[in-house]
Amino acid sequence: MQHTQKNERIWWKEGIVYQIYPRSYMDSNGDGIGDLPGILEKLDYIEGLGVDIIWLNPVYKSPNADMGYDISDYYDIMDEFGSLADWDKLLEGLHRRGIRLVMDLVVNHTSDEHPWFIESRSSRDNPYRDYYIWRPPKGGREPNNWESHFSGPAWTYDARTGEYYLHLFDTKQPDLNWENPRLRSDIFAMMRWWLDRGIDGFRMDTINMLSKVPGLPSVKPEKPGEYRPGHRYFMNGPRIHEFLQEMQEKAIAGYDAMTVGETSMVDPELALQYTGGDKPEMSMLFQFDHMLIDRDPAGDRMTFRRWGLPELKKIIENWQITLHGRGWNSNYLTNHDQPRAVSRFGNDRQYRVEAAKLLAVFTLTLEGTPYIYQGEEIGMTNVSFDSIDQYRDVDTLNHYHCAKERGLSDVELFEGYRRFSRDNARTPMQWDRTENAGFTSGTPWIEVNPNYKDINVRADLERKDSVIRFYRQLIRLRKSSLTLIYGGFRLLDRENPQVFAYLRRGEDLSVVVNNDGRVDGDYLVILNFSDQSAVFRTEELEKGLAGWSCILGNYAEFSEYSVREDLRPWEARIYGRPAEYRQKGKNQQ
Ligand code: TEU
Ligand code: CA
Repeated sequence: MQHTQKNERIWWKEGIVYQIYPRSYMDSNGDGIGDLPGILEKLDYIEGLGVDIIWLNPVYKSPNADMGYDISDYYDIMDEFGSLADWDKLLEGLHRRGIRLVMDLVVNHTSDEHPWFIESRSSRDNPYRDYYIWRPPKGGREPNNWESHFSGPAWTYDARTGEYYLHLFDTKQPDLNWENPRLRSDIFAMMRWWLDRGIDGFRMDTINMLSKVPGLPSVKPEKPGEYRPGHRYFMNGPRIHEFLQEMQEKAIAGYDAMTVGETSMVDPELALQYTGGDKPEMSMLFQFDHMLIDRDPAGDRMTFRRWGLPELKKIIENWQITLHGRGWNSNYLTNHDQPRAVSRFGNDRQYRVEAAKLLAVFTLTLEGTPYIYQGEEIGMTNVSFDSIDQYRDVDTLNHYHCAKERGLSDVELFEGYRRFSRDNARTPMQWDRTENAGFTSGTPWIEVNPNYKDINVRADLERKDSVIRFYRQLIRLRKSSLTLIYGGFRLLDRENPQVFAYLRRGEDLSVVVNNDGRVDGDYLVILNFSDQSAVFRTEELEKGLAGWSCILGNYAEFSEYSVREDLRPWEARIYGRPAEYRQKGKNQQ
C-alpha cells in the first residue's frame, strides 16, 4: 500500500507539512517554555494556513541537553510540555481538522539518563551493556579519533567500568548499538506503540548514521589529541539498508504512515535506493546539498562561503530530475537546525516581504512534499545576539568553548553564529507586538527576536501585502494542481546569475492518474533572487504567449500577459497555461 510509492498518488505526496518546534511555539502557563496546550490554542491558526501534516519536534521525556533530542523515556511527554493526556488532545484536535501528525523518531542515541543507559553503564556484564557502544581505552586514550558533531571527541570515559562509550553528538547522547537485535526489537515496539496511539508517521532523526563500520576505525592520518569527523565509517554504513528494511517490515508495515529520513551526505542516486527501490526504506528524505552551499568545506560548521545562484539551480535540478518518477523529494529551506530562510537565501531588510514570498513560491512549486517551518510563513529572520549568554544551543555553546581554547576572538565567532547558529531558528514564534511577542507571559527560555514589533502574525495579517496570506493563496494553488505536485521539472536559463526560472510540465506527471477527466496544464515559475532588477527572456513566452498568463506574483501590480518588462528585486511570478494550449502547440509543430 503506502510503499508501492512509485507512480502512485499518495496523501503524503500531496500534503503540505508545517513543522512545529514546541519549545518556541506558544507557552500556555507562563513558565517561558512553549508547550502542548499552547499548540492546542493555535490549532485554528494552523488550520487556517491550509497545511495537511504537522511534524512535531521531540516532545518525549528529556533532560534537554540537546532540546529533546536526548530522550530519557520514549513513552512519555517531557514535563515542561505537558502530559500524555495533553498530547492525546492535540492529536484529536488535529485529526478532527483533517490534519495528520508526524512525530520525531530519535533512535541513533538516547539520553544518558535513559534507564537502558543507566543499566548499561552499571557493569560490563549488565544485560543492557550491549545496547550501547562501549570500547576499552586504546593506549590510554579514546578508542578512535572520531570527533563529535558538537565539537570535541566522540567518546566519553566512564570510570566505573573503565571503558569509553560512543556519542556522535553530545556526551549526554550515547549512541545505541543497532547491531543488537534486542535493541532493534525494543525500538520497533516503541514505534508501533505510537502508531497504535494514532500518529501518521515519523521524521527519522539522523537515520543514516545507525550502522557503524565494524572495528570503528580511526580516520587517517592520526595525530595524537586531534579529533576528526568519522563520517565515512558511519554515514550510510554497511547494514543501513538492512536495518531500515527491517524497520519498515516490523514497525511501519500495516500502518498508513509516512516516514521522512533526515539524511545528510546522501546524493540523488543513494536517495533512490532509500526512497524508490523495490523495498523502499522511507517515504522521502531531507537532503543537505543546498544546506551546505554557503558553508566553507575548509572551515567548520560556522564558516561562511560565498555562493552563486547557478550552484543552487544545479543542486535543485539534480534532485528534481533524478527523483522524478523514481523516488520522492522533500522541499525545505529551513528547520530548527538551520538559519532562517529569508536571512539566508533572501533579503531580511529592505526586501524582506518580497523575498519571503519568493522563497514561498520556490518551496511550493517544486516536485516533492513542501515543508514550512514555524515563523517562515511571516518571514521571521535570524537573530543578532552579541553575548554567548544569550545562546542556548549545545552545538553553539560547545563550538564556542572549543574555539575559545584555540584562541579565536568573539568578533569572528559571533559573525559565524549570527549566520549559522541553530538558535536563529529557535527564538520564540512572534504572534503579536505585546511583550515577548505574545509567546509567553513569563520570561522566555531564549530571548525573543527584538524585531517582533514589526514582524509578527498579527501585524502581518494587517498588511495588505501580507506574507501569510500569500502563503495561503499559494497553498491553495498547489493543492489545486496535479502539475505542481507531480509534473516534470525543466530548468530554464541555467547561467542567469539573478533569475531562477523553471517549467513544471503537466505532460509528464510522475504518477499514473486515474482517468477522471482532469487534464492539468503547465506552469512557468520565474524568481529574481537578487536586490537588483533583472532581465529574463524565454522562448516559451516570446512565441506569442501561447496561452500563458500570470496567475500569481509577489508585487501588487503585475501585467498579466507579459514578461517583457524587467523583474523587480526579489520578484516572483507564476505563469500558467491550460492543457489545451500545450496540445495546440504540439499540433502546430
Ligand atoms: O540533526 C542532525 C545533524 O546532522 C545536525 O547536526 C545538523 O547537521 C546540524 O544541526 C546543522 O548545523 C539532528 C537534529 O535535527 C538536531 O536538532 C539534533 O541536535 C541532532 O540530530 C542530534 O539528535
Ligand atoms: Ca509552558
